[in-house]
Amino acid sequence: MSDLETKIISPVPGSYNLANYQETKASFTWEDTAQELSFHKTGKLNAAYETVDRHVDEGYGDKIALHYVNDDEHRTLTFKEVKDKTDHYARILLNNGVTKGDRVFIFLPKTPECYISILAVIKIGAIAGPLFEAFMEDAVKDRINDCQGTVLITDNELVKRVPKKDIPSLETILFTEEIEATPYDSSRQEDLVEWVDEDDGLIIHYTSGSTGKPKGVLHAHRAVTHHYQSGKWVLDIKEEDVYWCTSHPGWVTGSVYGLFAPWLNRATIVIQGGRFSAEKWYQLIEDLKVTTWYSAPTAFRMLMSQGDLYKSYDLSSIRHVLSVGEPLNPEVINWAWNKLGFRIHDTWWMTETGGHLIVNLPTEPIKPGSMGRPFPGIEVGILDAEGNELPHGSVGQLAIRAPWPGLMKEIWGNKDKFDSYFQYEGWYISGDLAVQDQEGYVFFQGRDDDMINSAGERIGPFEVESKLIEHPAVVEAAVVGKPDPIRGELVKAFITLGNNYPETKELLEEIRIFVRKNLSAHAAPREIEVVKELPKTKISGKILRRKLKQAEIEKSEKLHV
Ligand code: 6R9
Repeated sequence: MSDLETKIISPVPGSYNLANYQETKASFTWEDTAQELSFHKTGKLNAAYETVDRHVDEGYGDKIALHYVNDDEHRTLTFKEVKDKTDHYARILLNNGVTKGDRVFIFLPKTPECYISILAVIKIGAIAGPLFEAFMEDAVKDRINDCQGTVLITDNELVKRVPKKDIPSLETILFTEEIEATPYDSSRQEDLVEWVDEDDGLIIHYTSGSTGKPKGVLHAHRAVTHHYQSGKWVLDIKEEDVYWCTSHPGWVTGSVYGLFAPWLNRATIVIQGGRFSAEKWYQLIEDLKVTTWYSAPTAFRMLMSQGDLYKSYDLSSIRHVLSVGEPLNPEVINWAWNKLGFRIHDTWWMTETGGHLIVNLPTEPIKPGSMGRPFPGIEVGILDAEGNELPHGSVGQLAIRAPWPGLMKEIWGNKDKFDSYFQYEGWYISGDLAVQDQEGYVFFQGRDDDMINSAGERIGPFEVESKLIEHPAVVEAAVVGKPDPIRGELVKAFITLGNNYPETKELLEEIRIFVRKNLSAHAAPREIEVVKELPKTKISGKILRRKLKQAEIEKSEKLHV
């Protein structure tokens, strides 16, 4: 680690919401945060009220809450307009019989209606289940079935990927086109807020591990404490900020730091539709004068690969940039610092943790290659295989002293899985491996399991393997992450073929498209290699993904020497 010490990037002078990390860390408790939100007065809360309605009540109704940009379309909505639209959606949900605790899924592209639907569900005390817009039939079906969703909000386009007859619990499908066309009298000012307990269900995000189908990670309303405080200190949000998080609300980053945290802190958010394009992204920053930008290493690497393109845009509005989801290479940090003139602040957390845990604060030095230091109120442990804490400098399991407000409430219908995160007394085990230096900086060392991280998205090998073997030509399959300079990892499948299926380029392409069409584009293997047999353990006959992955890592290292 010693060579990294020399490359520290000092903080940019300025005025930040959290001025002194060490002092704050020494005295901070989460109860302090709760005092700033409305619920400490009554003990009851509602995350949708805290996120939007509160600002209208406090006199900020005319402030711009969002900019929506998609090609030539540009819309803005004020906090009052977002509140009214949320009420409208909430009224329709109530009219359709939705009650507290029901699971209502939202399958929409990144549009204001997606954000508004999530808030409407939450406002009436139901649990929001946002789905990533690129999901295909099986991905949609498995998630709604797992927690028996009863209502789905979607649109005329995405509904084509909802296999309604395979989802028995689904009673009602609501279309945003119809909701938008239904008149709503906002002067009625109904009080639609369902006041709930801190521990009541808020949002369910499905996420992948190394085994089984995706799991439903359920968060509670109390998580807003975490969202608010980390939005204030880590995103450093001020009211005048124009804040852009590039993630879709179907992923936890898109809901927690795309919706809750910035709006809890009353920022104006940017919602950008459409696919990644370096030109459009730079243009958006210039046009909307984005001040605060949260994205992922893959996006930064894609921008970096465009060379001097950044010189054609005015990026001077930017004052704070953050990254999450996968390892942020020191090269990328140095590129941004030397060429674009800003530091990229890496942050580490997970769907299960509900909010930032390890962060780079704007007032603190950055050590490129490190994910940062524990958020105030958070204690990190590096544990050995028996759950004992290891000294600084040793690689071990990255663990966090539990609980904290954002921590998941449960894994839907799977207590064993939930308990598996807490096998050592007092600790949450992340599944990541890490090392911590003397000053508390944490360095990511890889996953402790077979989970794949491609472009910052978690992909469970089991889900992809299960889909592959549904194809008639495929007998067995093993799926691993292959190192990739842009995407971090890409999904690579090893398969064995049935006797009647000779290996041809066309067949492999057909298999790839089969996964893409049924599961989702992001999980479809970018590479498929046909093998005679897959490596397996002698005793249980389990496929040894690790061996395949190790071979891929070695191959890629050879290419780089
Ligand atoms: C928020 C989010 C969580 C997994 C996590 C880790 C990886 C996240 C990272 C990082 C290196 C970072 N990860 N942040 N790896 N550096 N700054 O990404 O949640 O989709 O659940 O993924 O992503 O492996 O365990 P999620």
